[in-house]
Amino acid sequence: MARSIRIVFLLLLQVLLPLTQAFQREYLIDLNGINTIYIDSEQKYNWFQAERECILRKMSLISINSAEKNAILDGILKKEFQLFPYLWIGGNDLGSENEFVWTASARGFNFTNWRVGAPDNLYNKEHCVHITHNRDWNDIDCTYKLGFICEN
Ligand SMILES: [Ca+2]
Repeated sequence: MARSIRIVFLLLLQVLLPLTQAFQREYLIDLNGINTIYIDSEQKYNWFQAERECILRKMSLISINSAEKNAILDGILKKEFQLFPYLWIGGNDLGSENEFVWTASARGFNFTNWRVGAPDNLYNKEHCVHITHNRDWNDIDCTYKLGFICEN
């Protein structure tokens, strides 16, 4: 009996370990031959912590400032994830309500990929931008715990 329990346990471990790895992975990926991106999909960083994680890697939360760059990133996310995690990007309007900028450059948006109805600054508390499960953008409370994408 004890032996069969051990076998079941080992079998479960073989199934569950790859699953947890699939949901908690970190990626360092060449974006376009110029920029490297780093993705941590674990849902445990607020926007400020995410930016600090990027700075520790001599990076910053990603600026998605062109349709071309968005398309490349979109291709990577489709390839790497079956279920798209919420991921912080560098967009924020912490400085001035509804004037969104990229944190790396402090420049305003000249390309956007907002989901329908965003940005809506729900409850007047949404000043940081993340990629949604549909891979478009939403403004959300900066203190929520999400994954993130850095770039250098
Ligand atoms: Ca929102």
